[in-house]
Amino acid sequence: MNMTFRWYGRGNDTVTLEQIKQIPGTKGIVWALHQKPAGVVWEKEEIKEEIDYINSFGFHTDVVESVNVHESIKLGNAERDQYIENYKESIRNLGEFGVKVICYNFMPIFDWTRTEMFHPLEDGSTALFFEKTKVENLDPQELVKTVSESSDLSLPGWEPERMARIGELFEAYKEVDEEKLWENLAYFLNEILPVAEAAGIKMAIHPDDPPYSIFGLPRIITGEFSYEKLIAISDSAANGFTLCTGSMGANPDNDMVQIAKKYASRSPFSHIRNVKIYENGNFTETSHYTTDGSIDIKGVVAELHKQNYEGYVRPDHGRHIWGEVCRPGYGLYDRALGIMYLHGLWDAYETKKEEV
Ligand code: DNO
Repeated sequence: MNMTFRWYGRGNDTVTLEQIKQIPGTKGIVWALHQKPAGVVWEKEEIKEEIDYINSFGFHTDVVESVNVHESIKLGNAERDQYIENYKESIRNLGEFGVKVICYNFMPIFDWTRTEMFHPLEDGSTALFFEKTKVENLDPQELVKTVSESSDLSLPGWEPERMARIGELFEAYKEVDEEKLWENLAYFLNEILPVAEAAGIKMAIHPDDPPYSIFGLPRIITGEFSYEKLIAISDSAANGFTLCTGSMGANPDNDMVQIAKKYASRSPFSHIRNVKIYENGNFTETSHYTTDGSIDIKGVVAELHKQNYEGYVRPDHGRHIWGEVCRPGYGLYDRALGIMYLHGLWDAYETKKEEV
């Protein structure tokens, strides 16, 4: 388990690398050029500058999250080939600077979706929250407004440029059902995977969050079945997954321990976090502690340990605790606690193994 921490870059995050340095056992920073709109080539000089800065703190920069996929590629329209060429160029450029994993997603229009950013929890903290009926009955424009008003820092995947075109995008997606979206994903993968292989990079697709259709838009990376379909598209070692316990696990039908058992070896990157799912399908994010949520985090870590998992791991969304003002889900304190919990579990399993 190669422990990492996601950081949004200078001037774009309330957390600093100096602070992350003090979280025990954190080897790398999961980074991105967050200012680049989807579809634009990541140039070598910009990559080098960011990498040099992060490396100067002694962190590795092996994992990028995310190089976002332009909507034209997901829609499969006439402009997609140009955007795919740009994507390939970014892969090659990142490979030149030693990047090993690129996390990306294939969710139409929205990236991860929540209805509340600062939902109060019983312990006095706040956390991200998803109210299913609200999403079922809400005009997506309304949600965009609520989300953008609740935080100064835009959520990844909710960039203002993309949100400004939302009406037009919904129109375009009328032509794209799940089958079509799979076809467009296959087209994209068949183009980029050979380039990733040559660059020494593993692509790691992130599951849809939540893992079901919202606002009538197709969503396809939702469970085991999706993984089997991805493998059928290409068995290349570069065709990897991001094992995200909180995203895929938000559907209680997805048993994350079983999924880790079957697919950890194809997942060069893991996001480990907990959510508490209610009977009506709503869910709230919680601490990483197994007891606090619905996901068997200790079972997932046991599975990774059994497989001597050497992939990159990061804690994921945390609660907002101790009065911290931060990006929704991306404060310092609760994610640091999450890391210590994951290290603790790992060490305990390690000791157990030595005793046998
Ligand atoms: C949410 C994240 C996602 C993830 C992308 C990957 O916090 O897990 O935004 O980075 O979906 O492309």
